[in-house]
Amino acid sequence: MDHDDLAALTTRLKEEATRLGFDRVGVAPAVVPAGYGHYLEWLEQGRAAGMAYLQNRAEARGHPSHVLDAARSVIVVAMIYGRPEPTPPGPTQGKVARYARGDDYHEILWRRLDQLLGWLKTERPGLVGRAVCDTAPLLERDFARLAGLGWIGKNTCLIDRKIGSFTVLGAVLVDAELAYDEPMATGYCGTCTRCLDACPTDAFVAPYQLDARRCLSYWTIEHKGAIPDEMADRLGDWAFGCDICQDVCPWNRKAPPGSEPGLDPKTEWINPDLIAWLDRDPSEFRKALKGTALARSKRSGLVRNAALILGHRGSTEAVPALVARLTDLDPVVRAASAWALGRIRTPEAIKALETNPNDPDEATRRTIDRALLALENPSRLRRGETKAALRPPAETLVHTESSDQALGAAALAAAIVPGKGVAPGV
Ligand code: B12
Ligand code: SF4
Ligand code: SF4
Repeated sequence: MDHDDLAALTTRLKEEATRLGFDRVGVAPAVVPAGYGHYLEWLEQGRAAGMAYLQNRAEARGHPSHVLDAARSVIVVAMIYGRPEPTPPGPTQGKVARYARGDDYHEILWRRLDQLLGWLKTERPGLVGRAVCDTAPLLERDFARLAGLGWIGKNTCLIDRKIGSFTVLGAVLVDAELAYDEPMATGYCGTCTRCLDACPTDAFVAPYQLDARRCLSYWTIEHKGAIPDEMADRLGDWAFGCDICQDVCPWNRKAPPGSEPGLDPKTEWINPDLIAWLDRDPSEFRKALKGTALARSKRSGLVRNAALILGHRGSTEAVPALVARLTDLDPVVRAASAWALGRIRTPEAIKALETNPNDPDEATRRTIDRALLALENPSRLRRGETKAALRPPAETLVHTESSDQALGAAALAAAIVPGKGVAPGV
């Protein structure tokens, strides 16, 4: 194919992507991503926390050919999930990150990307390709930048000047050459540091560098098991994910809402009532999570998060529901409920802890012990509630022999940084 034909095919490909509902599309050559070195350093520093899949497939992220053998081009798309924000949550409600309030974006993108690939195959018979979204070992934000879709902001999100950063990304890798877009060479963060300043857990080690060991999105979504006290006390309203470093970004202020109906927020995930989460029948809850991005946390993670938020708020209304969860089949839920009751400390909460000293799970027993001990010495409870108190050794909510939970404490303890970096002017 000569250059003009390639350009014409690429133009029609982009029109097709737009027709399929993508808000941005660009094409990059399949090369070693520019951020790969940063990625390896990031892993080396332990900043991937417990996300073993990032470690295990680190080499594969070094080149798209590990995702598709003969990859020559990477077609990158972005879809807006941003919608107008609802009113702030009420006293017993929590927040779900915006991207997860509708149907699971993976399903939506995979389907559309497959359609895009199908279209391209009819144009170029014999072409080989693979549609990916999130789960393949591809540094998606790097390729999005290379395909001209935006710049990587200091909050590490991919930002477009018109549509902002409330977008999800996906890609189609193909074995054919296409006409490539100009990479985004400039960033438009300037001297702004809003995201770095607003993060409730100081998760940014420096601009463009996020330590997942301190990120609420990591703890509430990815981490299984107990959440360390220091993080549990900083969840704020976040029952799943966290949007703070994007909510404060000036580039999101005038960003248009997306138009994909599948990503429209569903009532049950807008400011969900956390007590209702605690009370919800487990199998019915699991059913409700099917087809949503929230399924990643499972019921276990979501009810854990709900209990911790209510406990930190000192929500007396939540006591009956938390007491009921002290006999939950899931030890993670029992431990979080015990922690919450220890924070709330009404006579009913204390009585429930005192009458449940023999939990079969050692971790839960220890949480109850700690809560009761703290009643005798309340200053212990308050320890670690200020930002400055994020220091090793991290006292975990529960201690078990499980490597996952042990990792929680170790990861947080290792994540201590002397302070935020200074934002350079871009
Ligand atoms: C692991 C992961 C996470 C982890 C780690 C996040 C992170 N910043 O790395 C956790 C669980 C915390 C997370 C959180 C979120 N995630 Co996430 N996540 C991923 C995943 C699977 C891999 C990302 C990765 O490789 N991180 C490794 C680090 C090193 O990459 P990085 O921080 O982006 O760093 C790059 C650059 O910043 C640069 N760099 C790094 N260090 C330095 C240093 C200097 C000096 C410079 C100049 C550059 C530089 O090079 C790096 C390599 O590309 C991608 C999907 C994918 N396959 O890519 C989705 C993805 C990045 N996540 C996404 C989303 C939506 C989120 C959340 C918004 C969800 C939420 N609301 O809770 C938050 C956002 C938090 C944030 N500020 O990043 C979207 C982002 C879309 C966008 N517009 O940017 C993606 C692309 C998924 C998708 N398909 O849409 N996520
Ligand atoms: S998602 Fe939340 S906790 Fe994570 S870096 Fe952004 S503001 Fe901080
Ligand atoms: S808040 Fe400011 S520094 Fe952070 S990503 Fe947005 S523009 Fe960049």
